[in-house]
Amino acid sequence: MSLEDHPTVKWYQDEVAATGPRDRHHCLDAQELRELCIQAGADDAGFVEIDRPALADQKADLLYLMPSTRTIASLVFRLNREPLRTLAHSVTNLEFSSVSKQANATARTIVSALERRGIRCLNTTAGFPYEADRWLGQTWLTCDKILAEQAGLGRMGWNRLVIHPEFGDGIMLANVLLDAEVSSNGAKLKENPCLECKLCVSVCPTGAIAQDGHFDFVSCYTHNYRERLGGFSHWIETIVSSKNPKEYRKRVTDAETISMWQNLSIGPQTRCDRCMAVCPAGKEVIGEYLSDRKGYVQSLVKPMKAKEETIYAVAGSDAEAHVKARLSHKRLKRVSNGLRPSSTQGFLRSLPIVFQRNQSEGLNATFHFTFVGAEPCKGTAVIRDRKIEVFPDHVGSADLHLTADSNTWLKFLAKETSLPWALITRKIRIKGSPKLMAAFARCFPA
Ligand code: B12
Ligand code: SF4
Ligand code: SF4
Repeated sequence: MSLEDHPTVKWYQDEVAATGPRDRHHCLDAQELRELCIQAGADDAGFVEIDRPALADQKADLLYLMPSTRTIASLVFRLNREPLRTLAHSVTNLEFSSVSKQANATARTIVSALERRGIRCLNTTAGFPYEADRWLGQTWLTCDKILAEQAGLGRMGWNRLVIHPEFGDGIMLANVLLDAEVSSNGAKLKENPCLECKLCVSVCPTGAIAQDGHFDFVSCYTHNYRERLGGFSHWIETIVSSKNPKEYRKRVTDAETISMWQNLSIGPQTRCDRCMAVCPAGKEVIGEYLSDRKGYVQSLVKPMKAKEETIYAVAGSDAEAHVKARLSHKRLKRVSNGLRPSSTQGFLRSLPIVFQRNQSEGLNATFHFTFVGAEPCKGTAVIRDRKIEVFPDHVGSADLHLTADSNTWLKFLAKETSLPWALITRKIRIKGSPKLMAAFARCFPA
């Protein structure tokens, strides 16, 4: 049978003859599209065109997801407040997983509805799964907070979460990518709903949110993601490196094993969302705070701070120092964060993420790296005034120059080979003071 005689082809040709060729250049009415999103289950929705300069960093990933993307619909899903505030974290986890399921189902419903109208579109993932093969790089393909801000749905507060002017920061985000223009896109809100009350700073058990606005990703991640990602890898390695059940039980409590089981059977769980739970910003929440500020802190913030619980931190990290100095009633457990670079480029990229600024106190130096062998590359790390900058080549003059065989360096980072042995065999060579090398290592506890 020739293609022209195929029944579906004939049907299509008849359709085109009756209604004209299919138009792929859609322009959707913003109001109508927003109503569709809300009817499908979103609490709010806004739109942003892909060419917005603020999206330049993520444009390649958006086009990787769907090459014909022209607009992104950002969707907001409200979390119920008391389940977020309770000290019983199982309830909070249930709330997060319920809302993330709702977000994914809603985004999928929107895609189904628009696809039937001949519009190409794609729902991204609200939370996990992300692209695991990109690990240790950026596994997620959309920066949801930036998209929501640009769509005019809220602004990031001191706690780095998007605060919706009505619902506050107790929201989750999802997106639908559209091969269509929208009649009216959103714009970043002029006013930030954040009250700068710093309750998020005071409640954070890992010290990740600092008084000066600095955010330490790795402190939050190591504790919060104990059962996820690198925390999970560390647990697996603890199992395989334990000689017998007795040794395993010494290293992992029964409660922690049960928690891992919950995480594996129910879906990803977190250990903390307190910076979100205590935030009084947004019209739905602010009244409760303004009418009795002292009472608000007493009833909400104090119990969270007082709770006896385990806080996970890397030995020698800023989080460990924070817990020891301020939260001595909490149990501190030293763990590995599992952030182990698998390439020399990945090593350089990971430096700003794992940098512990308080451990760098007093260190002002430039470090040059030259990797040779399987993965040759150069890089510079400048540490100055508790800040780090990383460059992809040699920049400035080095206080310390490290030359290393790339495979040996990665094995050293993975604790599979010792530094003295690598120095003796000249697989790693250092030009500069060994003290500087030690000071550098202190900034990146793993
Ligand atoms: C990575 C991530 C984290 C990291 C970093 C958090 C952060 N502030 O960026 C960690 C593990 C710490 C984390 C924790 C939490 N998260 Co989170 N997280 C994300 C994710 C996947 C990307 C965020 C992002 O793009 N940040 C980039 C920008 C905005 O920050 P940046 O300073 O420019 O970039 C830095 C990081 O990206 C980091 N980085 C880069 N590569 C890598 C690789 C690794 C392995 C790590 C750890 C970091 C890292 O370094 C960059 C430079 O400093 C988003 C989902 C998504 N797809 O967008 C959810 C998201 C931001 N998280 C969310 C939530 C709810 C949480 C938690 C409350 C935990 C929970 N219950 O899920 C806490 C809150 C912590 C906080 N105060 O921010 C919500 C926030 C909703 C809102 N109201 O804004 C989001 C949007 C998920 C969702 N779909 O709803 N999260
Ligand atoms: S808790 Fe206060 S400072 Fe922190 S984000 Fe909310 S309003 Fe801003
Ligand atoms: S989620 Fe918890 S640990 Fe992470 S920044 Fe917020 S309060 Fe701190």
